[in-house]
Amino acid sequence: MRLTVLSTIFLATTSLSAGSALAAGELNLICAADVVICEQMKGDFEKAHDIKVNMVRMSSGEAYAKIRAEARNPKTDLWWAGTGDPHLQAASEGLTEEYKSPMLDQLQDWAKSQAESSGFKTVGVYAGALGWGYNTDIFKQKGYKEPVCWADLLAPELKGEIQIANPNSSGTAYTALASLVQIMGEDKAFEYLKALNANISQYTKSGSAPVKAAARGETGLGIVFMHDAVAQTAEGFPVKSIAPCEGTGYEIGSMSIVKRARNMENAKTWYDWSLKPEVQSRMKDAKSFQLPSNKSAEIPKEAPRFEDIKLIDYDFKTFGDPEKRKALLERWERDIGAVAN
Ligand code: S7P
Repeated sequence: MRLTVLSTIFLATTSLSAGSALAAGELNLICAADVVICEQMKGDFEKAHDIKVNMVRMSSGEAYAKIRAEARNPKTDLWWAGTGDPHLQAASEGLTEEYKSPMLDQLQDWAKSQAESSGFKTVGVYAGALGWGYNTDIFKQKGYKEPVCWADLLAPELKGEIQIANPNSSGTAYTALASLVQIMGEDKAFEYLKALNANISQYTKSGSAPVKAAARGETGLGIVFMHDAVAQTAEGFPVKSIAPCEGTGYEIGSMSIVKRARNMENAKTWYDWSLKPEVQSRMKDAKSFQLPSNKSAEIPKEAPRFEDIKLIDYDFKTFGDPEKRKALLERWERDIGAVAN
């Protein structure tokens, strides 16, 4: 009888430890990239570790707002992906934890400098340039000229044909705003955005939504990261991606551990794991075509290459500053948001 009770306990224990109930804890993750890569990363990590991931997908600006709101009582452990500016803003506000991953030496200089400039409170996981994708069928049918420069997006024929995200929620749209300010100067950039507003049908919440809408014929063109446009082409939609002729900005998609994270060790386990070449090389399987930060990771053949794009020397320090972000977003709200269709 005693033996039966003991063997029942043993069996129950071993079968439980094989499942998630006795996983070596949990990880509360905000994923600020496309939902498909978020799901893939969660699944791969859970397969490789005995850690259950509670994941929520958010746009970059929303993720930053959540981390700020939880500052006194963090519920999130790790913030993976999304544009680098809000990660830098969180770092300078002391919301994220300093961590020097043993993987740092394997990373591209741009990823390391993201870490160094934040006092190792964030790190680069991928990079990608801003541009747009347009629906070639719609442009052909309507006889529109291919827009290759920022200036071309102001053509009156494109009235109601363009979508871009709202920079309050979207890291992509904040990158667009900051890039235009760097290319044109702040006053000229807002004049440009006011003129562009005449052609905008919708300011979406998520950064990649505009090109998904263009792919499905719901709009003619979406201002997005070029890799998000390429992803639609790879899905078989008639989308062509463009790198603007005047020059453009780019993102260093980043990752940060939340200060006083409840599952600190698990957050570090994800951090180191997600910087591995084999993990980054698999991102393309989710049609995530950014440039990976690990030097040994495979660069997807679809990834728009920086050497083919006229890139500005994006000032991450200035535009990753919380005061600068606040000022630009307030002006955007006043000048554009308040008058948007
Ligand atoms: O889809 C991939 C990607 O473009 O999404 C991230 C982006 O910040 C999330 O979208 P939001 O603009 O809505 O914040 C980028 O980091 C990433 O390359």
